Amino acid sequence: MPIADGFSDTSRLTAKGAVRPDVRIVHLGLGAFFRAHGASYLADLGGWGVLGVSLRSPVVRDALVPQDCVYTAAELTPDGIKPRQIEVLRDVLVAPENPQAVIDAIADPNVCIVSLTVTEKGYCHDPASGRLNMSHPDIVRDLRQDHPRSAIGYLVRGLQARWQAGAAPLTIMSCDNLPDNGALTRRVVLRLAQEIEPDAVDWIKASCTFPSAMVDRIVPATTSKDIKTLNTLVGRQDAAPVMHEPFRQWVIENEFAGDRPSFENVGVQLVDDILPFELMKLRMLNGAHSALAYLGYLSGHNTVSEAAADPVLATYLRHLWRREIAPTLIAPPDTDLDHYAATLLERFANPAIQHKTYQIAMDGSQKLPQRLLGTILDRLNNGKDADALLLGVAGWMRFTGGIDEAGTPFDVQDPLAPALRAAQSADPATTVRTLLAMREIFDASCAARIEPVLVRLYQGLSDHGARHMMSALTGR
Ligand code: CS2
Repeated sequence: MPIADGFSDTSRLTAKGAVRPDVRIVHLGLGAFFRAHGASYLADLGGWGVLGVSLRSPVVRDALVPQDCVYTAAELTPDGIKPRQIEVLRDVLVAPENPQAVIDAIADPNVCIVSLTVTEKGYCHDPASGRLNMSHPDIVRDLRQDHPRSAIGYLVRGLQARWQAGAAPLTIMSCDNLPDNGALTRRVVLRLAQEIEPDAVDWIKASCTFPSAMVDRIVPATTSKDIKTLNTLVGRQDAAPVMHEPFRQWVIENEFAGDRPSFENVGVQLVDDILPFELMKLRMLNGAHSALAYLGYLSGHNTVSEAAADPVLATYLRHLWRREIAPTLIAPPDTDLDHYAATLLERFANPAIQHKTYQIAMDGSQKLPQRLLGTILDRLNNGKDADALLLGVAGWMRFTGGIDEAGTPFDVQDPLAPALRAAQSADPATTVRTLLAMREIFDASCAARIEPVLVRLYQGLSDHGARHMMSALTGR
């Protein structure tokens, strides 16, 4: 395969290295989530080709390109597997192999949307404040070199090239689980652009839009065992299938700079006010997911469905949703929060999905603020307790110790892992206090208010375990 120029198949290139004319969307971060979510809507629609960009590793490209970028998306239902072929990807670039090709693709006049699923840590921001972290190693590097490493660096260099070429406006659409993800993306892009190409800042502000989006579909990591099972089922070799639940939802703020797919024809909701959707999803689904991941993992549950089948954990979840999270929300139009919670429990309990608690527990430092801490603050500001939510935070604190309740050690995967390790102490109150002092995660006023309850809950988790603490809280 000729890969020296970063394009695995040069016939896919048109003159001067421009992307194929049917590529209208560039997607950064080609993990399983986009391939199972956004790509499934675009496949329903047809006609909108996507150029995928892997920002780090060639693994996805190496699997997809030899099979013409066509792959199976397998819907996992309690009654069986429903496979479907997805044919929206036109090519895959591996950014470090040819950074210029990625910049050129973003600047290409045919391209009207750049979307991203680069996970929370991919925005190189400070999770507590939402601002670009100027001392992030990738940002420090992107400021020194023309060829970037971070997704934000690629966006800025791509926008710079687009501006220099006098090309049309661009829609930049974050599809990650972050609150107000459009505004966040805009903020970090403008901040970096201010350093790299200040003259382009006004053009970006005036011509590019950054709609926020709420994305939802449970997509567990595909294992090699899954690949074998699936290949046997469909009767052909597919090196890059994805697996997902039946449910999907995509709500996008209706702020497009130029052309866009007729999303509304395939069930995507285009709305003026996205906040209620985002908060509902981040707090109810992702907040509960994270709490369940920490408390479940510590108490020996490997998957979400196994944890949700444990009556103690299921009761805790219902309590969390009804008593603590739902009262902080404004229900989006045509949505009943009790019904939403009941559906979530069914989705979590889907036995066909092996969604690892460990997978969700990763990168907790980047997830906690929008999933649990904002809800906790809202409750405290309204004079309400938040013990079930705080038990989730205490679970995360215990998890950062890297030993489960059976005494088995595990690896804590988090961009702040060294600091989390350094916070561990034999004295529980010291551990809690040191973790709370991490300003990237907790702001000072929030930390001071939650410390006493957290010390009690953390101590309780150490002495009695997660199941006991959940039972004590809910009376079950
Ligand atoms: C999960 C999410 O891994 C995680 O942190 O909470 O990926 C979750 O499955 C999706 O947001 C569901 O839409």
